Amino acid sequence: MNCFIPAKFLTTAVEKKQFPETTLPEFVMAGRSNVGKSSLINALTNQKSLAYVGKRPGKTRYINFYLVEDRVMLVDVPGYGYAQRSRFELQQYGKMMEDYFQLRKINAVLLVIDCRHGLTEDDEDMREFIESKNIPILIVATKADKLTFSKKLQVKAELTQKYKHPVVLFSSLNKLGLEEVDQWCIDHM
Ligand SMILES: Nc1nc2c(ncn2[C@@H]2O[C@H](COP(=O)(O)OP(=O)(O)OP(=O)(O)O)[C@@H](O)[C@H]2O)c(=O)[nH]1
Ligand SMILES: [Mg+2]
Repeated sequence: MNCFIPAKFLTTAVEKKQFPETTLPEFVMAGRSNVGKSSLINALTNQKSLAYVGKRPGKTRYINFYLVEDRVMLVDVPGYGYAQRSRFELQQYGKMMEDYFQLRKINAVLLVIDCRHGLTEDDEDMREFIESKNIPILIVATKADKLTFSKKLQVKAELTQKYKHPVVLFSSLNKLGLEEVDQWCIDHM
């Protein structure tokens, strides 16, 4: 069962007037730049290059909306913590994200983190921000293909103990955790 198939690109927004006029539930990927948010979207939709994946950080610059069968939306937002942005871009980014979280019907946030690093300071800020809006969070600890089996267990145990949110160890390379993420999203439709 995969709740994000079939998906297609709907639109890109830089500011709120470009947000699509839909009221469908939205699932958002949030996380640091280069952590693997766009790759997660491609895995969830079973498409190779629906969302743009880049070797270097800062690839997703605007908010991209992907529509699944007129019933749900997957939303890819730019990663935070990317230093190579101008002051203007950072201001624009902040405003765009604030508007996004204020105006949209967000069912849940998939907080994507690098399984090797845990939650960074930026991730903690984002987590607190999402919690303050009472939006359910799934912590997706990605790039799990880079960990040994025992290390994966350890990371999962540590994160689960530290946070009240569920945690999935994920890899967009070998699709570890894909069904678990999908099922959690189904449960939060
Ligand atoms: N080994 C491994 N590499 C991954 C995984 N997911 C993503 N990557 C790689 O990490 C890099 C960044 O992936 P993206 O999906 O573009 O990351 P992003 O979070 O969308 O990045 P921004 O758009 O810059 O915020 C790419 O080189 C991916 O191939 C994974 O599960 N395992
Ligand atoms: Mg991206």
